[in-house]
Amino acid sequence: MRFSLLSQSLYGATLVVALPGLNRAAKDGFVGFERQSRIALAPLIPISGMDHELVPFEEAEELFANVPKADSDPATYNDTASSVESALTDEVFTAESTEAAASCTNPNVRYEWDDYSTSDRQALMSAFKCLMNKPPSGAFTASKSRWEDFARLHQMYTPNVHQNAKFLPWHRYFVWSFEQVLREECGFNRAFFWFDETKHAGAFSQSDLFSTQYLGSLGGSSHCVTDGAFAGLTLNVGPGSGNTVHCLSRQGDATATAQCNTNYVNSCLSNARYQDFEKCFELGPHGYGHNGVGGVMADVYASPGEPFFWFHHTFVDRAWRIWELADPSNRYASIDGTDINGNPLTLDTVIYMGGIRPDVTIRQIIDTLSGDTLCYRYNY
Ligand SMILES: [Cu+2]
Repeated sequence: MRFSLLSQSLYGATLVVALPGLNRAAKDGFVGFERQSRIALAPLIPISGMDHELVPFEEAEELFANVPKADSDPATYNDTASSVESALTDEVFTAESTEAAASCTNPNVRYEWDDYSTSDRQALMSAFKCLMNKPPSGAFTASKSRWEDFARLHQMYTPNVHQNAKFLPWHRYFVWSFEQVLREECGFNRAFFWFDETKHAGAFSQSDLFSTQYLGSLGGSSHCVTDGAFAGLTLNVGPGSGNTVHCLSRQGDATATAQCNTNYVNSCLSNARYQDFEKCFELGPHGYGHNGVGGVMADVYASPGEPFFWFHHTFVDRAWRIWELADPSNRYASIDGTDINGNPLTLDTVIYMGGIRPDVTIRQIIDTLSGDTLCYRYNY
């Protein structure tokens, strides 16, 4: 209830849609709003010209046909499941292991949405709302909430960390930094999460993630989100590299999310060199997941304003991890590809996080279980 109308108005959102619950409450005398509240949504601004560049699967197969391939079969790639029970688990998060420690004996497990308990799901929605209702740090132009600080940080670094090899390490550390802020500033104390897009390729809208209980529905026309936990959310960072008040919008496209399929993912995973895996995944399943949800999510610059961003980027990060695990002695020991200026990436290349978290080198985050900064894995 805290996030409903009152807190929405804090950051200028104005919701409404029919609010049956509200009317009922009003009748019972608990809420003093007008019976048929009509509060306008922030403007719907179509995202065009700033969406993700894409390479369809057939083209990717040609593009990467002659690059070195792995000996192992990507269909067998998985996170190491040895010590982790696969059942639903509440509160498996261990605070100890997020501390930068020299070892990582008790890693945090990121659970796939379908394996994530109802209580964890609800706690997560509340924690997201908490960040949306927290004031911005003040360090990020245009941001009107702590939540939007991340959209602004991402917007600032966009050219630096997209369409070059920095894409994966930067986003790994970005998601991790967001996780730490969610825990430290909003008391989130559950396991983290990811969304297996290969299970939902071509049918994202049918996952209960996109239901009124959670992120709201994923319709096919361009629309402001008016249901779910984030109905009426107003964004101030973006679209693109500018900043204009706009609503959280979506425009689901099943033909785009259809490209987030296992064949495409496995085809990327079969590339032996990091730079080929990275490029394939960024312009393939990653780009299609963004554009397939559409609206704010399609925006290369400001998409972290959309709550689904974090589900998508854990999916992307998990793909990198299972690619690494296929040949850990080599894939943790080196990196290749180049940054935006054409300089080769090395383990000493620095990943900047705009002061939200200390800058790190790729060496510190290349292995999510190293215990140097990171200590997490995925449930499969
Ligand atoms: Cu990004």
